[in-house]
Amino acid sequence: MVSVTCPTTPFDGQKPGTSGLRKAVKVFEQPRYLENFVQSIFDCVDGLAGATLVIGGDGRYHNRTAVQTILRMAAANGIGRAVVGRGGILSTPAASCVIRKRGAVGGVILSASHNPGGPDGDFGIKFNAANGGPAPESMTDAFFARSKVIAEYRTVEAADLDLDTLGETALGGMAVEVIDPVADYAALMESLFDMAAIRGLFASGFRMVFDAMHAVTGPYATEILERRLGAPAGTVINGTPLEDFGGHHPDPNLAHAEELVERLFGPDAPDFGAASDGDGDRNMILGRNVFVSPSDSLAVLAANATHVPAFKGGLAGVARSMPTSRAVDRVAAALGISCYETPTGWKFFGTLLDAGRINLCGEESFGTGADHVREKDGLWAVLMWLNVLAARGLSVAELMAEHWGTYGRTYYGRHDYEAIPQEAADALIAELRGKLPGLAGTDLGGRTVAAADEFAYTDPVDGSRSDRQGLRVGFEDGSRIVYRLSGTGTSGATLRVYFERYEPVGGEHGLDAPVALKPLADLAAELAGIERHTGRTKPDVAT
Ligand code: VG1
Ligand code: CO
Repeated sequence: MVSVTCPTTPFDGQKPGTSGLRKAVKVFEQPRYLENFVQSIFDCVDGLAGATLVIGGDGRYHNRTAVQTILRMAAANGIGRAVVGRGGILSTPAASCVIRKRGAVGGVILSASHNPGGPDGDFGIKFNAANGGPAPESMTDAFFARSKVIAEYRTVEAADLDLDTLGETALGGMAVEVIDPVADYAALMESLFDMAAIRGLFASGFRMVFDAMHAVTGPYATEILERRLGAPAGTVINGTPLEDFGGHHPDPNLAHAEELVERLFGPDAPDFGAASDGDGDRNMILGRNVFVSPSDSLAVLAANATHVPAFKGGLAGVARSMPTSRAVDRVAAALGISCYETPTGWKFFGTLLDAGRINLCGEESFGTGADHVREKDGLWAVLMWLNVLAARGLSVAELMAEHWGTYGRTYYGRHDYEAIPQEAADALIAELRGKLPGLAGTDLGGRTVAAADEFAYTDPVDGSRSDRQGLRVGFEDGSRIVYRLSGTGTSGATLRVYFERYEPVGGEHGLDAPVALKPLADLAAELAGIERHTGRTKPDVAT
């Protein structure tokens, strides 16, 4: 097999964001664009020679082409063995699982997650390290630096491989092993949960709908929920992965998972509803007529963790991203365990998980996970909920009422303003940053500001520092507003505004979240001058 070195010149802007490099498919389809970034990764990762590399993606448009390109480049770069999911498919948590199980040097995951797919949608690529987790900033900074000076990439001249048949073939000196994308992951799930209890729950007539949103979790959910746990056929809806996710946003939230929300809030609603995103790492949890905010979900799972076999010895500690509500902090305080506050993005949980300081963590953006892999894990969160419901014998609504009755309720919401001009977003943030030092002690809309600052993080394990991770304004009554710019969008800038309001035990727990949060939302828009800077009078997405 002929190995070739191809000359290339750098592309601008190959800077990984919150979770890898995400761009429009059209950008990735440019000749050499993917090759440049992949070679930049290979040039920076130590220990590739002879090692195992995991490759897979969420199956969106361009996934198959990209996998073939990466395989040829991996062979030319001296990788010993490539482990690929059949059809080029691996959910993000399954990829993390396989990297760990196979002792791989890392993995290349192809996904733009919750971003729409198809020829006019988005594509993405990220590298996960040997611990199974997203490359830390020190690595992604190195990839970016390399991409700016890259002059050549290596590949082999070979035809496309058959990725649809399980088994092993050779590509030059590299072994290529096509694996069942579900098997390792399903086995891991069985080792963590009380499968018999969940099976019993379904056998008792408990009804569930899982919306795979035509994305990668369809085959995983069908195997685990319907085949192994005995949920009736049809429990999984939209279970066939499509390259364009059926034209929808594969984003499991109240705005985008409409069909599921209608079922759970409609007549004869099932007991439990859940959904996951494009690459299977996000989750949304619903009960009959109840939506569980992701921040609350994390808190409830922390409070009930010991009912699940994997955590029967108790939790070591928990963590949440900064904009995630402080509901879990209250549980951690009651349990007497540490609670860490990290910047947005799963990569920041890695060191804490590796060091054993935490074993449960989450983000407000429908991400929940634990120490079984190093990614957030949508289906894991669903199984964790099912295990807790089975063990406790309560409905979702009863469990939430109990939780709020014990810890108080934290109302939570987020407004996204998408595709605003980058300059307008930067000006808004710069102006607000300037205002923060003068805010403490002042009265805003009847609330007194307790503290206002820009979040910076020093990793307690490796000491690495991350500045400018969001602006936050906290009030004396326990409410809070947070502002930050998205690091996953692909057109212009996306402004995210997060609100929370705390109602203590005995307070008003029965309001609809948007109603409870309206005054804070209005205040947030005014304080940042959102309309003045962007011309927008309302958000594109409210979750
Ligand atoms: C968003 C979320 C963040 C999440 C990230 C990746 O990032 O806010 O919490 O970790 O997406 O999720 P941003 O920078 O756009 O706010 V996934 O499921 O898209 O990999
Ligand atoms: Co995702």
